[in-house]
Amino acid sequence: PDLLYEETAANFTSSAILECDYHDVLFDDTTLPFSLVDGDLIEGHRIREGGEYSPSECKPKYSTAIIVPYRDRAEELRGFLVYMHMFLRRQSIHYRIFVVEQVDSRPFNRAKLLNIGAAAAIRGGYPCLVLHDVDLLPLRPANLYACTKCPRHMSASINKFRFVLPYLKLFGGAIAITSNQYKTINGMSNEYFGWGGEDDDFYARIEVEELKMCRFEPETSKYHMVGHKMPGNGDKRKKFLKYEKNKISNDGLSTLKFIEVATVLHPLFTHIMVDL
Ligand code: NGS
Repeated sequence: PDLLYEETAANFTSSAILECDYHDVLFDDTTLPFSLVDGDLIEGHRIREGGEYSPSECKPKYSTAIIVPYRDRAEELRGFLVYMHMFLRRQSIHYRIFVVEQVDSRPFNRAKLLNIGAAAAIRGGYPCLVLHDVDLLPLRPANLYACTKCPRHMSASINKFRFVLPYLKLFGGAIAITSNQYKTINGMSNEYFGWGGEDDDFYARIEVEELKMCRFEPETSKYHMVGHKMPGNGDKRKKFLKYEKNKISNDGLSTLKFIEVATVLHPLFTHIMVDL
């Protein structure tokens, strides 16, 4: 895999220790889930408040903000956080989990929540963003949560779709994209309230800016979807329109407006509560 080295990650640990070795991670073909009782997550003393982790035994090459748009799925969120910390710690990367919760009662706006999380992560100096649904769990340790040179569709192979990609340009679920690329495409649209379309819009931005998307091989891109996703609501979904280049600058990160209700650092995640 064509992973992108990010110098920034080096700042998080002392230069006296050796760089982490990713060979074993990238070729780990273990089948998950692994035991959740292993390790010291339960005691919690290695994950810093706000859900940040950095290996202490080696210097991480990769520094990633995992951004999770969220509302009203407490049970799923709990499972996600425990699973993901177990999974990610094994990858010897520096990371932090941001959960962005929509607290108003308008229809859910996944893309705008991702923009809010991305803006916070970029301010925090993260060079790589992983935009991640709360109901998806990665099944292969080799699916490294780091950015590649091209924006990467990570969740190409999901149990719900019998591990087959539903359509070639699908660009939802879990995406790894550098902060610089995210800024280049002005993030995602803020206008998709309700289910569907926002990920297609996101992909159109990638195409307009001529950033090629990529995927790891299907075996590495396996995910388990928890529960069942809401079916698309045909009436409420905003129809995705053919893209025009000028739309990018009029709608996205640069035009993001919202009310930050509170930000709370929990032991396993940073909780950003917003009114859209
Ligand atoms: C498309 C939606 C996408 C969605 C994809 C897969 O039709 O947002 O289905 O959905 N596009 C539009 O609505 C325009 S899924 O089967 O995962 O529920 O991601």
